[in-house]
Amino acid sequence: MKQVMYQKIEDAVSYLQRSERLPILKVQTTALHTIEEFMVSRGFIQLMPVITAKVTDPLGPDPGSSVVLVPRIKYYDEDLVLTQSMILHKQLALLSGADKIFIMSPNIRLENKARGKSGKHLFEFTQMDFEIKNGTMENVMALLEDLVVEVISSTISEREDDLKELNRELEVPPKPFEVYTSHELEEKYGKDWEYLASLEHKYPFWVTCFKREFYDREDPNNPGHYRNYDLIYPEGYGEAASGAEREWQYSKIIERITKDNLNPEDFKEYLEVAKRGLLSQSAGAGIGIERLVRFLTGAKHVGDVQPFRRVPGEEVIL
Ligand code: ASN
Repeated sequence: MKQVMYQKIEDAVSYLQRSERLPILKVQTTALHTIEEFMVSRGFIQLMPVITAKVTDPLGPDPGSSVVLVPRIKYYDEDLVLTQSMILHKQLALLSGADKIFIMSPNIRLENKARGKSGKHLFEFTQMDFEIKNGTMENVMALLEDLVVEVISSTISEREDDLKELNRELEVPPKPFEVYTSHELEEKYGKDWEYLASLEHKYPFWVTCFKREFYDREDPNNPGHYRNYDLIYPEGYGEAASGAEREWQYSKIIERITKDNLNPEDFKEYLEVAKRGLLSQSAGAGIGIERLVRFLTGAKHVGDVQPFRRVPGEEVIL
């Protein structure tokens, strides 16, 4: 038993000491620095993340989610959940008077073990999550295109040696990125469209219109269609970012929560704010940092960019 433990520590230490560790961390440093500078230059106000709350993103029904358990803690008499995403708090935070906000937000998503093999799932990761009051999907998509181009450009110029060491060639993608609907891609590639379409593309592209969580706005001019979007990396790396225009009217939110078979009681405090008419029309998105770093460095698995791996189905050692 002691021997097994000893071996595990040895493995975790040599994993930390891998030759690609430092070049990956250097690329990540450039990416994080570029993102913060970019968001601040575009007038965004930075918030600190919320990690405990009464309510969090239900993450469903979303075909992209496979969480087996919502992470809960008891603190004295309070039942709290750990953040799966800050979407509901992003909407609430617009009450501060800031019109554009962003957060480096750690998320816990206890995904099914099988997801460990997807190459892109972690049970603990960070997304750069942002929201724009009175924003539209067009605003958000244009912003994210500029951001991705900026991050790729700064990585190429600041981290040439590290990219060489990692054997990774990056190219700045031309704007605007291509846009597809999820329906047309599913028709062309079948259920596994994300991976297959990603493999066939040389540059990042957009996919719009997904039936998913209640907070993503249904198109008022085209019911049954949604004002949401995912950004997909090329070369098989898959989903980069995901976002939407939001539902903000109480009656519509209740209608969507009920349709999703969620319990309105679980969202009581959030709904009280919505009922008072205090939520604003907004749009936003979140871009996963580890997935971005995986793409920039060409890592095989998103877990490989984490010095302390948090991959579904893998034991946590350090
Ligand atoms: N960040 C996403 C959004 O803004 C939500 C999520 O991560 N589930 O829509």
